[in-house]
Amino acid sequence: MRKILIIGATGQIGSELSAKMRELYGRENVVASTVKNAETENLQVEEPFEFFDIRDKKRLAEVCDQYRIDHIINMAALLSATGEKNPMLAWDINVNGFLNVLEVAKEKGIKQVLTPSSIAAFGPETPRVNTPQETVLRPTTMYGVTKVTGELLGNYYVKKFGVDVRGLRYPGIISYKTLPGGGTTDYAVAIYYDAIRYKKYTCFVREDTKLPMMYMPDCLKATVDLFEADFSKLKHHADFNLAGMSFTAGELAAEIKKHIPDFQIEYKPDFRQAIADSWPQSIDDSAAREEWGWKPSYNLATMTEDMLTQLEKKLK
Ligand code: AKB
Repeated sequence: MRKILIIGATGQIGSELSAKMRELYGRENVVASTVKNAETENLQVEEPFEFFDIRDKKRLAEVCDQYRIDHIINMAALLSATGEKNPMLAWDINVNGFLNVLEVAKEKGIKQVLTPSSIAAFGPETPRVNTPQETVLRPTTMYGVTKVTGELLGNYYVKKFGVDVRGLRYPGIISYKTLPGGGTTDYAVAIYYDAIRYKKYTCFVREDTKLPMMYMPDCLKATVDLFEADFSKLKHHADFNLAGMSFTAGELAAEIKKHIPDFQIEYKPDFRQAIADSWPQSIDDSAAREEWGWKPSYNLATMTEDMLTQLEKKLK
């Protein structure tokens, strides 16, 4: 049985991915971990669980030894908006932290490392519609710079050291269990909460802002499918384009209005508008479809119906 370490296991994706992996591979075989800070220290965690900082290579190596880890999933990252406020910290966690994972994987013969990239790897010079797998990678955010660096490092460790590194360029992820924190696509989650709580939302990007997005069940499926994929069939490694759906902030509000007719939205773009404007509107994920059979299930209508149903229950 695989022994899996999930780093960043209390974040938006990490928390749901940990639960999914424990369901699939057995609770005792999935060690969840996060950094100890004001946000995480009082969290109720389910064992096996370890608190450590991804930048502490020694502790990371000890945890791998202690649990005989052979697969590492790295979900620790500072996202785009927070990264712009603290670029050095974003570099330290996203690049130096990830490099620790790669080095420990190389030194200990870890069988697989899975780590996310993002649509933030693209920049204003990238074709914005149906963005190809192979294209210009010149991001203008520190988060994007760290994601491109992570992709290059991942691919380098595959080629140079034979470490099996896999990665996905996640679009904005929409979910109802754990809130996202510090991303540009966070409006696409917050809008649902505010629609239910207050019947109105102030959106920090313009109405015509169109970005690639994905509902959490598809994100989990993509991650597990890539985790399970046959290495010999992969031509790409740390940088798979991944698409679910694309919509503007206005289209999202209109979809919510179908369920909550008196929902009101106003638009007050802030510094995150420039980040959103530097990213693609839609993604060509044919490499993921061909190499490991990726296919999303949700669209804007089915996601909105489920989000509102789930949040109605959660916020009651
Ligand atoms: C962000 O907005 O920073 C993230 C991402 C697209 O990687 N959700």
